[in-house]
Amino acid sequence: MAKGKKSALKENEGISQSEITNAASIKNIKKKRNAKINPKTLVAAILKKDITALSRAITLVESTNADHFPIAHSIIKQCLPHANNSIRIGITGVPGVGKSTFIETFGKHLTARGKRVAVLAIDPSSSLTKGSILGDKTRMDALVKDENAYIRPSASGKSLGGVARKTRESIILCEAAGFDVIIIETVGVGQSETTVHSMVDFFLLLKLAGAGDELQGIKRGIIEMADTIAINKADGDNLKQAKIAKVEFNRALHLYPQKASNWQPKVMLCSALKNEGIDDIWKLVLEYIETTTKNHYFDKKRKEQNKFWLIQTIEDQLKSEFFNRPDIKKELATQLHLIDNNKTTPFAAAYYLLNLTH
Ligand SMILES: Nc1nc2c(ncn2[C@@H]2O[C@H](COP(=O)(O)OP(=O)(O)OP(=O)(O)O)[C@@H](O)[C@H]2O)c(=O)[nH]1
Ligand SMILES: [Mg+2]
Repeated sequence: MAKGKKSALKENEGISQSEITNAASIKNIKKKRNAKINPKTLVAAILKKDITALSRAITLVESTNADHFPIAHSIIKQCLPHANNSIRIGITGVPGVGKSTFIETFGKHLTARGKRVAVLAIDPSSSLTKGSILGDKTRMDALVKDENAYIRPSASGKSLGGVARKTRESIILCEAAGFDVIIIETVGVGQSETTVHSMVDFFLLLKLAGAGDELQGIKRGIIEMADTIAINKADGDNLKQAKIAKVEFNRALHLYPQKASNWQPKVMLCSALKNEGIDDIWKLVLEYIETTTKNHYFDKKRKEQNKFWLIQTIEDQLKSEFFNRPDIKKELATQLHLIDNNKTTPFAAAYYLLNLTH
């Protein structure tokens, strides 16, 4: 503010400030708010489908403040017995394939059938492009306003592992809050699909026809993970090409070995924009759930995922404890410097650093 100009916000000396603007009272309010976090009350509210409580719990789970860890832990633990009762669907695809549009249409389709839908996102680039998912939130206009839907932007984190762990815990919270379908969205880059695949029951890959897409961007691993491939934007002039792509994908899929789920992945056509083929995809999800429940693969997969996450959590925890130690931080810098100067080997340096913790 220009010098000499009086701020309307600043009150005259001698006149007591209102309770809300008074610094001491702000501190007090903050303190009260923090003290008020009672896991039991919060969990009770979550179980009553209170979305504010759910959001608050997710924020605690996402928090990197060590003071919040025990509270977050306690909330998750209390929610666990109420979790597991949802269909978890992973959706992936390259930028622009229509994930947000698809989730909007698919989500509305489900809420119209009385389902409660939660959308979580794993965005490995979120720390770089902050707000991209928030932008998405406005793109999912109708779903955002739907009282049976809950859209949560992803935590922006440094490591994909960290963000993913939090997403997994958020799934538990959403299930405790009574959501029937949890959609985990990720953009098809890097390792994020593998991560999402390890926390969902059904994995849907969105693709585009034409533009050489069926030859270019196919990462073999992703196709192998997919329980269904949906060729989106199968509308207008694109329909013909989409139909050709469907035949090609179907042929390609038959070259893959039979899945442990005994489920033969399907290729579907859809238009998220025109709401075409969406119901068929939902029916397919239900068919998948029925088939894999009957052959016990559904439970087996969830157990395998839990075991995987147990190991993953330990690895994450050990790593972060190790790298956050002040002595390691200091010595690591020294060892890196020595490597720069060819004075040690990576193995000798690692051995030395690891030994510091014993
Ligand atoms: N014609 C047509 N256009 C679509 C369809 N689905 C999405 N689009 C358009 O494609 C563009 C990208 O859609 P988004 O839903 O934002 O795609 P996205 O995969 O979420 O993209 P990122 O968030 O950038 O990864 C938008 O302009 C949509 O309107 C569809 O079924 N048909
Ligand atoms: Mg999007």
